[in-house]
Amino acid sequence: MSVTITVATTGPIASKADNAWLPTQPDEIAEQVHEAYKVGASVAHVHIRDAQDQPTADIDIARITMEKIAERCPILIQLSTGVGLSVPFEERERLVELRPQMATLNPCSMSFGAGEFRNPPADVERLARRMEELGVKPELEIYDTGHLEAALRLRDAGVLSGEPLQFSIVLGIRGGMAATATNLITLVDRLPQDCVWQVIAIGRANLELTAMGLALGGNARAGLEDTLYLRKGELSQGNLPLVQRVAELAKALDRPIASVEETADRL
Ligand code: KMH
Ligand code: ZN
Repeated sequence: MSVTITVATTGPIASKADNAWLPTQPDEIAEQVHEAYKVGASVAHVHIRDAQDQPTADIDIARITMEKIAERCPILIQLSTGVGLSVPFEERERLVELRPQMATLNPCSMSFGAGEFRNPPADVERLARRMEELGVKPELEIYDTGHLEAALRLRDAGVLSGEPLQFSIVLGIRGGMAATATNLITLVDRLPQDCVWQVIAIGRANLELTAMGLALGGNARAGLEDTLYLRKGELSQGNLPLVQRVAELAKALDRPIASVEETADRL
């Protein structure tokens, strides 16, 4: 089965002080998405920043960023509704009104590094229902085993009807599952039949656990949101080297890379 590669260019946490190649403004993000598209990414996971480079759910910045990406390439856009720890849920959820092809849905609240990631059950359900109404495909972000159960409860309640369900297994966030092979396999074993899934491996274990996800038949995500480094001590000079590496890994494992059309058809 071909591999959908998602590029996660920016995220909510890192700054240009951490990695000068981190794209934060709409043109910078669109440029690096386009580079990733050219080497095989078919989905762009998009976080936006304000003029001071802080995470924001500003609808105009999001719209401009989506337009700048679409001007350059037909990659599928997955807006983050996680946005950033400091942004209230009521602002985050409005982003889906822009009707991106996909958006993330984080099913549970949790500690997140030194902060708190608030996803109260009633708010999550409201957002899930709105995504369903708008035809925005959710990517369910699973940071712990209980998050998967919460997502499956939404499905059982008829709130998530679009098959196949799409999951990210997030490993290595402080407050969520540790980045271990055992945790990955435990979660993969519990996924529903015929779903679409990828690994999001944060930090040092990014390469190994992304490779494991590919070997187990999953999709892959790459980019500076998940790791700023190509290897210990070597910053990645933008998103391209990370995406290229994952594309090469997939090919080495005899997994062809999905085009935008293939990814869209599968969903
Ligand atoms: N930053 C990742 C750990 C989201 O954007 O909604 C999780 C993520 C969530 O990508
Ligand atoms: Zn994100």
